[in-house]
Amino acid sequence: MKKNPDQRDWIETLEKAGELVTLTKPVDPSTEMGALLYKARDKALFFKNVKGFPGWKALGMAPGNLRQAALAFGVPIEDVIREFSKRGKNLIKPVVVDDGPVCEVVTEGDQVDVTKFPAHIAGVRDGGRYITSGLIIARDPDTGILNMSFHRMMIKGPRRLGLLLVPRHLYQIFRKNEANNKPTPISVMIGNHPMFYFAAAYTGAADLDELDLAGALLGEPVQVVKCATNDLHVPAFAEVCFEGQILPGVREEEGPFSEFQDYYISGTGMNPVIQVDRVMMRKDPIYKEIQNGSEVEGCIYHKIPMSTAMYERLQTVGGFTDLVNVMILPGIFAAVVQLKQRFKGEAKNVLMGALSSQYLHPKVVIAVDEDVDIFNPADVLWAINTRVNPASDVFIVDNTRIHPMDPTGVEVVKPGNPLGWSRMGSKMGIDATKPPISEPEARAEFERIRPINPDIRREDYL
Ligand SMILES: Cc1cc2nc3c(=O)[nH]c(=O)nc-3n(C[C@H](O)[C@H](O)[C@H](O)COP(=O)(O)O)c2cc1C
Ligand SMILES: [Mn+2]
Repeated sequence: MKKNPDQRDWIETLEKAGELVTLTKPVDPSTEMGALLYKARDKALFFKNVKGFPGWKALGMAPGNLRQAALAFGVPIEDVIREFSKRGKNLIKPVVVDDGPVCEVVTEGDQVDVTKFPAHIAGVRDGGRYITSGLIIARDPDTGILNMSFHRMMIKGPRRLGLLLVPRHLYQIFRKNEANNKPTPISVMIGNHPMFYFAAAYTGAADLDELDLAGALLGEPVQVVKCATNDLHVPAFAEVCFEGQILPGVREEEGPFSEFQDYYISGTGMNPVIQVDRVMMRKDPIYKEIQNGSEVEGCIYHKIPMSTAMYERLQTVGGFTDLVNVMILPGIFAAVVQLKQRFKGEAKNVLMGALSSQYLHPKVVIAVDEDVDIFNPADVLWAINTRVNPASDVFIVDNTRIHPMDPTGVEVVKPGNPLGWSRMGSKMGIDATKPPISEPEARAEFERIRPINPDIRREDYL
């Protein structure tokens, strides 16, 4: 069987496209790497020499921007969301294989030492070194269905990790097991093709196995190897995997952590704990660092799956909308939706849908037409400037549940509460569309200027 595309193939793709910078001098993951990653918004970074961690290399900010994300999908930026949605419709089940590069080096029990992973410190106030690129695979004890999701893990000791569980699928699985005083068996994957990361951050129904979605995005079944200490499996072409358990009835201080919105407000407090039982990795492992924050790698993994899930949902508002595109804006608490509005009022319905979707994050959503470049914030601001009548095109809904990491909200339920953690705030829709297709005369007033001969080339006149 042909191997799955993996992190090494992705490094090659980046290199060929001129998107990779290789750092050959020693870089300290605790004091130097975070800033190098945070500032590397133009290029992916390949660390050949990780100070204090002989034998390891590391990759970060890959993808660090939407251009590189589009490269991973092999389509132009404007088409990424539609492409994700199209591929995601054909889920492909993993196939079990006997062996894979991730099985090359195995440590078990007291030999295990995750402090040897070259995990970096992302920000000055972070509680320690964090595994930021771990995708946790777990099985729902009722349905038997697997789940794969992103979770930060704070390194506390050779076999001990702190964990943040925002109340979604893994949290539900963990709570079901904990109610019976049982540990939650988990397996964790670190370092693979970006499609694994995009799949893990997509919010679907609880019965979606995100490894099936990773297969769909790759266009082939993910090859997995069986784990030894639990009944889970992990991708055979990952760089590093480990097995362990989330302990029932145990909570310890965890955080703070540099989060996606560019703040340290991050659910710091008494959070669950993982015990690590077994580690598998390649003999020449390439670790994966993910810098979180606004407009860095962690944000790219949020933006694309969130935009896709929202795009799929908003197509059905009012039965049907002629939706063109969706993109989450910096900080993730805002989004722009692009549509061809047929009737007056349709854009506002879409805005209400976007403000109350499967995601708590968006509190400001802007609707624009097809003639606005949603990847250029200046163009979106132009649409707000020239197409919004504030008295009739802006609405605010107060006292709504917003994302718990949004500092503008009032914390009504603190982290550690069994129900989860919650903040209350408000939501705003901005209808920056021009009059709808059903009103051609009014719409014509908003025709954008265009020069004659738009394809003319300056080079031909030098
Ligand atoms: C870079 C990144 C880091 C994330 N870190 C966490 C985390 O620490 N805890 C958490 O609960 N969710 C985290 N998430 C969000 C979840 O992975 C995401 O919502 C996912 O859809 C949840 O999976 P589920 O739908 O199967 O519950 C993170 C997402 C990204 C993109
Ligand atoms: Mn899930």
